Amino acid sequence: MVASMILETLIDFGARLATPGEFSKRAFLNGRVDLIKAEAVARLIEAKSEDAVKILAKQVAGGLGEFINEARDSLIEIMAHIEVSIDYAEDDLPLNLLEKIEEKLLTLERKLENIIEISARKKGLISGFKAVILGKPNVGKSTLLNQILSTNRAIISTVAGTTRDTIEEEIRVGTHLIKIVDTAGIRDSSDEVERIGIGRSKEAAKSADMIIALFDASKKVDEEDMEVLTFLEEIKGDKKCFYLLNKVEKDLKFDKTLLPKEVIEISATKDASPIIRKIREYLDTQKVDSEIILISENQIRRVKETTKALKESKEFLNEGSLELFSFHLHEAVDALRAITRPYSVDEVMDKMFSDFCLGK
Ligand SMILES: Nc1nc2c(ncn2[C@@H]2O[C@H](COP(=O)(O)OP(=O)(O)OP(=O)(O)O)[C@@H](O)[C@H]2O)c(=O)[nH]1
Ligand SMILES: [Mg+2]
Repeated sequence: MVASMILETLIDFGARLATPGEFSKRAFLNGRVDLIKAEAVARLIEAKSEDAVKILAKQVAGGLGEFINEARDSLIEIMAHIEVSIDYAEDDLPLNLLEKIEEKLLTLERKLENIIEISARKKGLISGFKAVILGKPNVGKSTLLNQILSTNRAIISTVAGTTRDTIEEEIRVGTHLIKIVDTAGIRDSSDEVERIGIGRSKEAAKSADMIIALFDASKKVDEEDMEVLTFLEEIKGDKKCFYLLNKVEKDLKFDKTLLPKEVIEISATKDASPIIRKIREYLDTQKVDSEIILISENQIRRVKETTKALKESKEFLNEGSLELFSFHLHEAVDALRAITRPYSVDEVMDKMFSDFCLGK
């Protein structure tokens, strides 16, 4: 109450409230922080897990900024060499200069590609890993979701084909954030709406970081289970797959040999802790081992633009067309610059800083 009375009095005397992101925007405009730090602060405020806080705090500390600036400096140095060389006759070029430049560019390109790959793998540490519950109808997917969330979020029934749409919820597991998705049971259906739902289930599974594949222990394996297993093989790639046998308090009829040895047995109506524990153990191993990670779409896009420009530039270097080589290097430098201090800031800034909480 006292605080708001003081505030009102100040406003009466002509003060105004800060607009969203105003302090960070000013810090950026005054050159106190670069865009990387400003973006990290924006995200830090909204971080939903300890993992996210750790990564973003590192980002504020500046590892990525240093790396980008060093990369830019080394490209500018190469450009300077080339500008001088353009005036020389080809025979007068310092020995091995072009080979050395090519080697430098290749090293940088590899580093950038490596950062993109690590960032894609670790994305879930900030925004939450996506875990999709998959299985044929009636195996207990929605029951498991509700048990994990400890709520009655999804409708459960003995009717096969109860869940029609995907249901997504966020939960924290240890220090991690996960987005857990319940899906429509996979089967051949003639029902139009159910078919759309099954399509969505498959799309969700394809974009998942983790898959929780559920099978009913109390039923014999049938074609629908086999369809789920085949689909999993198709899309698995480097996703983490947990195989679960549900309803294990009933007599076992399912042929366990079809599933991997490390199958997790549960009774979703009673207890989801075995799978929660496994997810936690798995995510605990997904630590941030790199100081440098890209945290926004903008950063990823710019780094990709940089590697593309570097690749293109090398072709011209090999041909000896130094002007064109230099042109592409300029593009690479501009793309890197856009990560820390873009030339045209208005568009980026308005979008970014308005996402902030008031003031900050
Ligand atoms: N005995 C027993 N029954 C269970 C268990 N888990 C789920 N069920 C029952 O199995 C039936 C189907 O459960 P749901 O959670 O609706 O199954 P679902 O996989 O979501 O089904 P769809 O949405 O149709 O794909 C319900 O009657 C649940 O009560 C369990 O661990 N033990
Ligand atoms: Mg369901």
